[in-house]
Amino acid sequence: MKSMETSPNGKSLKVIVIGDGGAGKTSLVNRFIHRTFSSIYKTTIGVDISPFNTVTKGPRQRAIRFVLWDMSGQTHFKRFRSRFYSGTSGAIVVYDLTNATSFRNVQEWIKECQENVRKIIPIIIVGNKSDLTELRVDTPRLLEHGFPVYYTSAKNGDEVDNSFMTLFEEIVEEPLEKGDTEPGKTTHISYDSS
Ligand SMILES: Nc1nc2c(ncn2[C@@H]2O[C@H](COP(=O)(O)OP(=O)(O)OP(=O)(O)O)[C@@H](O)[C@H]2O)c(=O)[nH]1
Ligand SMILES: [Mg+2]
Repeated sequence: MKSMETSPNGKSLKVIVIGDGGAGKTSLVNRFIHRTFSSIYKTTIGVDISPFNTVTKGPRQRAIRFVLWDMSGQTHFKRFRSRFYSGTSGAIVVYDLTNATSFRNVQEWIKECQENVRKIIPIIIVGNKSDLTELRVDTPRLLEHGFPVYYTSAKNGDEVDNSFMTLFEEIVEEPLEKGDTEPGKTTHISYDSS
């Protein structure tokens, strides 16, 4: 088995998944890592942390470990969230294509992220639930932010791998192989536990 001790500086690379409650952050992570989907909504209390191992393409395969931090989007967790941003290498800001408020809040999420991370990191914006075409609300493209926008469906998997892997590649600046990686166990941290 290939060693997976990690990435450029020997540490894991932290990627946060943020956005309004119900936008589909947990569903996207579950689709990306476990290839599963559930229509039952179980809000995240605190943060779920899932490792994801991958390797760079090319002759010299370098093992990289990303750790996805799936944060609760619920507003009552806002005051606890700031401490979870430190050491972040990249961010996925998720909104719900059927919910205009979640789209409007993308700006707030980017601001919260940038204020707390305090360095320039790659960010992507993900409009999720693209399968719900009938319910989709009209939202202008977010070009003014200058961040790439993807339209995903955690339900049918559309654009999920592509959006996540593109962000990961932007972080390490090398093409990556999704391949037969084995996900590690998800760890849960409650916001008010410390
Ligand atoms: N149709 C459809 N439903 C989705 C999709 N993604 C998520 N959902 C549903 O939306 C609801 C909320 O999804 P979650 O992934 O729990 O949302 P979250 O962003 O993690 O929410 P919090 O943990 O509360 O911040 C669940 O009922 C999911 O099944 C999608 O792509 N398509
Ligand atoms: Mg969640």
